Amino acid sequence: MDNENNERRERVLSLIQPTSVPTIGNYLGALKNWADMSESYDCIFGVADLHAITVRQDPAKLRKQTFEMYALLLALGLDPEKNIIFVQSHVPAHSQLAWILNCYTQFGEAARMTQFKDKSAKHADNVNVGLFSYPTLMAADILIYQADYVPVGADQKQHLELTRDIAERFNAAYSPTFTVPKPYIGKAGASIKSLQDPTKKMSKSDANPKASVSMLDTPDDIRRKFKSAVTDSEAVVRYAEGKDGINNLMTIYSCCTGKSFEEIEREFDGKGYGDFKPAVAESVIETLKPIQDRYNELTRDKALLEKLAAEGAQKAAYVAGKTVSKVMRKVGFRQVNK
Ligand code: ATP
Ligand code: LTN
Repeated sequence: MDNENNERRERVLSLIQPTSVPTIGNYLGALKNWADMSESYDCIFGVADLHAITVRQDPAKLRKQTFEMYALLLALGLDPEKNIIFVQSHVPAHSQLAWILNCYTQFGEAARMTQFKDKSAKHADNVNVGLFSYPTLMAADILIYQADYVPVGADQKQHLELTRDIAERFNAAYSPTFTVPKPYIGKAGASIKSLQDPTKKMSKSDANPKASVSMLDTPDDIRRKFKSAVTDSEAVVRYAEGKDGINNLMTIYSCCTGKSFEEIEREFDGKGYGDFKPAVAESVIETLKPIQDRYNELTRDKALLEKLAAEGAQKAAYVAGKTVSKVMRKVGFRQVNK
């Protein structure tokens, strides 16, 4: 992973849960930044299947979705030769470090996480301990690779702050062990909202299919979903407080076309939502098309994807193993006497 001069390039790491096909929220908030960063950084990207089981999953579906998510990461244009692309459960060291970090995280800190509160309310029949310790596993994912930057959507900021606190605490208790990671939260698409309730974030596990646009939706689906997107009665395309639906559509359009909000307001001056909504849909269709084409090609070669995932796991395990050995030594575990 080091370059020819043996200088370490800054390292970027992020994971995504294989809970469903990712939405344009996941894409604009996180995955797009992964693809943009993959050229200039040393990158490690993964499919967070361990995190996915904090909510009940159908095993066959989880297996399928993990495979599809892996293919989709490659379809973004991430190069498995230059970067490490792997499946989290293939690298057992994540779970090992997560246990240790649990013992360096206070109950009160984990209880403050808003995602825990939201997900416990949503899945009141299954508030499991894994859901509670979700952020320490996420901290392990990050710290085990000594990541400098973590590109995520705004909803993950609190988890990253906790990760930084855990890293600093451990480093202070022993000696510098972990790189303290910085969040990389792109401004524009950091929080894409639901098309049906623009006060809520777009989520891939939303039960209402009209609320989100998946990265693999057909052009017709995309047109239909934007047509039924919730807006307001003002019928003016402008970014303003209280216009959550239009603000969200403007954000999506801006991310897909590169146009600023002022340019968009000028473009649709004197026009209504009947012109604006189809334009947003077309910009999304065009953005997703090359990814969908590559995805369809990649999923035809199952053996290749399996081989790449195995290689990714091997490379990831090598880097992760070095950190875990160091941590185990520092906390006072005896080594196996061979
Ligand atoms: P789930 O609904 O299963 O909880 P999710 O849609 O929230 O899933 P994750 O796998 O938890 O997706 O997140 C993957 C990445 O996408 C994370 O970096 C997260 O911050 C980002 N992300 C998720 N939702 C949005 C959104 N609405 N806008 C911007 N970024 C998002
Ligand atoms: N919790 C994240 C997914 C995730 C992650 C990570 C993101 C798991 N491990 C490590 C960044 C770094 C989410 O997006 N909901």
